[in-house]
Amino acid sequence: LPMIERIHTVDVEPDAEEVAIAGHVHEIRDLGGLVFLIVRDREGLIQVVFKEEREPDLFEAVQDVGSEDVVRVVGEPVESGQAPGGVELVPHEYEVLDEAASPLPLEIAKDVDVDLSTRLDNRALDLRKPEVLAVFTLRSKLMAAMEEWFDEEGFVDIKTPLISKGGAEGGAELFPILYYDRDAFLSQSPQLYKQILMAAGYEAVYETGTAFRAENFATSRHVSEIAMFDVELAYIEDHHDVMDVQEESLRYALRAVAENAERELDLLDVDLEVPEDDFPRITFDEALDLLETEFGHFPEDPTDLDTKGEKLLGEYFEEQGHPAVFVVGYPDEKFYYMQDVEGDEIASRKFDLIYKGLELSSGGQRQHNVDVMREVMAEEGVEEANFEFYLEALDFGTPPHGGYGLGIDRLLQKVTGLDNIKEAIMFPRDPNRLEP
Ligand code: ATP
Ligand code: AMO
Repeated sequence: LPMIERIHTVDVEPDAEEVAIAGHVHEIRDLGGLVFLIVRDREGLIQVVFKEEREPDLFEAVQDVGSEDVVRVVGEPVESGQAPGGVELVPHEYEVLDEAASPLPLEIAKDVDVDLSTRLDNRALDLRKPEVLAVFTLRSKLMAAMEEWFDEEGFVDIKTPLISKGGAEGGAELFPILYYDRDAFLSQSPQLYKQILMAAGYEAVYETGTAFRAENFATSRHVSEIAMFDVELAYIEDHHDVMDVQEESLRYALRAVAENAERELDLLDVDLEVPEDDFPRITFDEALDLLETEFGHFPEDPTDLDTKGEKLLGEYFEEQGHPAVFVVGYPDEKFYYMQDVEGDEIASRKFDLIYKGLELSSGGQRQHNVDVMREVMAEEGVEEANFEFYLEALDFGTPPHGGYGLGIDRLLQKVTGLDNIKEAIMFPRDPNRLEP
């Protein structure tokens, strides 16, 4: 493809005769007859040295340079102990491709402490910071590896609608929209569609998608627009087959990041531990016992783990070398699409994965008997009419199946060690933020 000629800063070899680089002006150091320009591209930084006596014309031109201008430099690389990366450029050509307005509302190069909301207000600039860019290049590598695992295992990559007539996860958290002259909603989950595809004989599917939740939260792990990784597979013996898939795919993706994202992990100061051992699978009752005996902690709602409980469990297992643990079998968990097997060794076939003390995914074996589903819906007060398309689809022969939904933003938050989920999203949405 015809493009402006340049190579990345990291690819500049000290013994090359002449190279072209381009990027943003990260830093300017003016020492009188000497100007150091640090140029930043996606892959790193390089120093360009302008000397008045050596290249008077270019030296004159660089006097007007400003922070974040976009420049292109052609020059000769020379080794230098003081330059970042150990090599600097002696310029032969210097060109400004675009000037940046000033002053900058946010410092890019200097490590000044700004609060998250200021950073997000100025996200376009914040995203330029090398350590922020590293979060998203790491995300790209992580999800490419995740999808690679599913592609190689023969899962079909699917796309389900984001506009829906009703919700999958219950009514209160839906964003209403106007769909021509009718009321509709933004999708909470691909749940119903991935199950319909099991009925349709697709056998194993995955989707890297988006889910919307109109929760009125103010936490560091909730957002309104969620990047969701959904999986569904048929002909399972039970929910353990689903957990196996999740465990192996997550291990594969984390291993790929540990191997292929060294630069990003370095920039983020993360020492990523790949969970090579089997993930512990404990029952919900065992989790409650553990919280009580080890920490004297009782979740307020005895049918769910609270935030503190998840955190304590996470710490407990992480200390034993297990960053990821499955909690299996939530009691009284009556949900129309979940299996609830009489006399099972566990109360329900639902599981959550806790990764580094945070709920990362929920899943389980599904109920594929439509009559049972109709009964549970009636008990729960779910409006069956909204689900007719789904119930009908499953009524024409559905293999036993199960799956899970994994919050990609939470995964990235935990892998990169960020305090807030919003830092793991380029342009996050919460109850107060609709811009940028
Ligand atoms: P999901 O709702 O998708 O299952 P989640 O992480 O929100 O994922 P929950 O079981 O709903 O899981 O909640 C886990 C913890 O998060 C709860 O213990 C609760 O304290 C907290 N939490 C959930 N929703 C909210 C909210 N809207 N505001 C504050 N805290 C919340
Ligand atoms: P659930 O509602 O538990 O399950 O969602 C799955 C995962 O999505 C993430 N998540 C969120 N992340 C950020 N902000 C939020 N507001 C938020 N809500 C959920 C979490 C959570 O574990 N249909 C089922 C999945 C299934 O059974 O296949 C579902 O949506 O990481």
